[in-house]
Amino acid sequence: MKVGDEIIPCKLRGLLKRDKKIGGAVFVGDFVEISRLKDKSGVIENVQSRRNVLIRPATANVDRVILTFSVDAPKLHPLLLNRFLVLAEKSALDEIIICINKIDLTSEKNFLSEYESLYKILRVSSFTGEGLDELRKILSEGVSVFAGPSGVGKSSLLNALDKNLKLKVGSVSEKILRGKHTTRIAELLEFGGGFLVDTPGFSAVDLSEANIDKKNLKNYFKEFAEFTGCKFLNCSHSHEPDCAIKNAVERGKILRERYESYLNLLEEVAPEKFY
Ligand SMILES: Nc1nc2c(ncn2[C@@H]2O[C@H](COP(=O)(O)OP(=O)(O)O)[C@@H](O)[C@H]2O)c(=O)[nH]1
Ligand SMILES: [Mg+2]
Ligand SMILES: [Zn+2]
Repeated sequence: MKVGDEIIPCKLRGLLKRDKKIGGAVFVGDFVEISRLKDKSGVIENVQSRRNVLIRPATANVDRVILTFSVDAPKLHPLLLNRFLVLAEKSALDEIIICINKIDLTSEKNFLSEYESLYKILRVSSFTGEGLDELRKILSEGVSVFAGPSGVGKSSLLNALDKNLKLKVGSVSEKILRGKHTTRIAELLEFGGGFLVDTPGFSAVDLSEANIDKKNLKNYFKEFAEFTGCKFLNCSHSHEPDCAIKNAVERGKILRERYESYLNLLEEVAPEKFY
């Protein structure tokens, strides 16, 4: 807990641990009210209502998420990209940015250009410094969370942005870390006038963990919204006839890769196949 320049170790008031509204925990990014004990430590008495919540890493009141992937090692897979995009859309964040790192590994200057009409794409390299100035500008205020699979270079990027951060880099050390500590704690790192949050290593997130169900999945593919007029009101855009989304895919108005990810994720959230 930080008050002014002071960092105060805090415990959570027992009552709050059972508080459904906050899910029984304080998240990175929460605004809280504390009382001080004689030993100078604090007790969190109240957690202010959250503007938004991201589940991995568990953070609240996030201004933007920088979904980070790499060109290669690990290679960018559309389904993984779209899974992260769905999770970010579900959290109703103001700003979702796709950041492609390790651009030094390709000569393709417009890597992922097919997503440009949907999201802001940054192409960077923590090795060569390419694209870092633009990223730095974006991060200069508010709380920015670096999310994405492990090994794509999130910690390396943060270190390249600010050499004082000295975050642990490399899949090997991260694996050791994961084996030894079960905690996956994220922390706010001061950067310019804002804060950055790195994501400790984890692999892909299951959509069921995020309470995404069959009915609302389509809402997280934002380009679907403009295509209306499906024959069935509650069309799942999968097997139904006269589907506006399928038509749009056929006409090249929706990226086929996005639609295929949608179908894959639909299968994941509704495996019973009653549709
Ligand atoms: N070629 C290349 N490799 C990078 C770049 N950034 C990070 N790496 C490497 O990618 C690996 C994973 O980096 P790390 O920062 O630990 O990834 P994280 O798990 O997302 O935090 C390390 O071996 C880094 O040296 C980059 O811009 N280009
Ligand atoms: Mg890392
Ligand atoms: Zn439809």
